[in-house]
Amino acid sequence: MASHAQVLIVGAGFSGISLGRALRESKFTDFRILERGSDAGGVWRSNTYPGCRCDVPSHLYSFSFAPNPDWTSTYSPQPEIQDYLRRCLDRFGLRPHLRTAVEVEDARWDEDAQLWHVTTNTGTWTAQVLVSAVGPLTEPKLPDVPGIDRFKGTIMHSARWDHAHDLTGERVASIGTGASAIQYVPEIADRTGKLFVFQRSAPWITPHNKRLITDAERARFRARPLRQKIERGKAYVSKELLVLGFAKRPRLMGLLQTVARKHMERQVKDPALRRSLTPDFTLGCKRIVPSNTWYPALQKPGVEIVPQALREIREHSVIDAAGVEREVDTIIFATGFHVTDIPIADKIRGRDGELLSDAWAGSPRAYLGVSVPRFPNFFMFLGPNSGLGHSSMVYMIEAQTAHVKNAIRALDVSGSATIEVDQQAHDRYNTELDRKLATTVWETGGCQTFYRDANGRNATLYPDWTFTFRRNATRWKPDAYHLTPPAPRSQPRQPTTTADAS
Ligand code: N01
Repeated sequence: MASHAQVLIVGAGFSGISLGRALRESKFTDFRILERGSDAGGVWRSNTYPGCRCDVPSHLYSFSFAPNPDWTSTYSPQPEIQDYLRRCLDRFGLRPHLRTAVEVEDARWDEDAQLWHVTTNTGTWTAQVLVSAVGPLTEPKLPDVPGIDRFKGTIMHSARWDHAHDLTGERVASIGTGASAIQYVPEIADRTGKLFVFQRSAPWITPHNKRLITDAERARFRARPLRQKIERGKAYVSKELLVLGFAKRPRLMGLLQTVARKHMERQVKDPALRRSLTPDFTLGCKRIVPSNTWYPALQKPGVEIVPQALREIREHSVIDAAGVEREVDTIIFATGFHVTDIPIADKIRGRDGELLSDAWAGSPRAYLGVSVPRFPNFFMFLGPNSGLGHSSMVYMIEAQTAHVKNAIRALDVSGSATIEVDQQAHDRYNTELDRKLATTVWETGGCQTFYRDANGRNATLYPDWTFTFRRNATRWKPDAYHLTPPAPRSQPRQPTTTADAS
């Protein structure tokens, strides 16, 4: 017999916790959070690579309703963020709602019963509302290069770091130069015997203003919470100003590009090395990564930048795009995630059994990154075009939380069986997104990124001020959704299910 919850949330990262807290706050308690991992934390539980920390300021990268005066650094290290999320889980009374080590395998909308049927590795569930809070940076992506299965040494992905594996003295190939590699390469460069850093395209690196927060500052934040609010506000505004360059006037990116270029000139004296580290696209087209240790790490003895893509893997070696073979003991893939081809879309079936990934046909779209026509009573967090490359995703999550809470409330208060986004509202929203995307630096900057979907559309980023997004997401527009009463035949609440008493 299936267990039942009125709302089933998949994922216990920032999004799942945010929605859980919002539901409890509105005295709604019939929900469960299914988490495939052993604990809450989401990406901050699974990414434990050396040097992992958030490159968005700590005071901004946290819930507005749960400021943490105890951050030890202006940019928080991963263990502190995970710890923060665990504390939020407890503080908001969500632990009893959490089911860990439960992985969703399949979810299908049952038109007759007007319920979601959810199959997991530990049993089945029914739910009136299903919420995917799995996020876009969940499933590690390996490059499609031949020979990956033949390699006899150790392979790991940055998001699945094997801490039991000692890199000391080893010959290591590190593949990729995105935000993850830029954080861990400097941390391992002194340990490895030889470190080959494969760089398919050079990233823009800006100076990092990270510093420790002193005990006295922390005491002041505790004593005067307003001080921390002000810090948060300052961080928000400074990040938001980047939208001017990203989305409004891409030429403005030239100013920051000059800062990045000077940073490289200060840190890299060899002109030939500088040439190979200089990006060939406009800054901002890919995520801008701050680091004071990346360039110095690349110049350490034993570290070699390979300005090539990885082309092939053999039993004991890697081959670059120029055909040069290098023997290695370990390969570390910092090659990112399945973002626009997010695997959960292959598990969710809406009306007429249609898979979400089929409905998207390679180009994910949603209303406010949250809801999709023909997927009634289904919502997601950080879905299409609600991502950011410059500021706090927690800000977007809070806006989407308000939206999903309003939708659940509308369903509940009206006694309706289903809520579904209006096709026209969805289409209008996406037409407007496309119009705004067309002139962004992500389109004009001359780069290839994981932001693009299989059809080449940027399906990842939000192309406007984040406060605009928040305004749209938090103001409930009833016309954007259809509510339908229970079908006469149906017994929507819990026809063949039991409440989950565990
Ligand atoms: O991954 P990426 P990431 N041969 O997708 C390269 C978040 N994040 O894990 O640039 C050689 O950015 C690929 O090359 P190219 C953040 O949202 C946040 O670093 O495509 N290289 C690229 O360099 C970020 O955007 C924080 O030419 C190959 C790299 O792999 C997202 O996670 C910290 C290759 C992939 O970079 C992902 O970042 C860390 C090949 N065959 C991450 N195939 C914060 O601090 C691919 N590449 C908040």
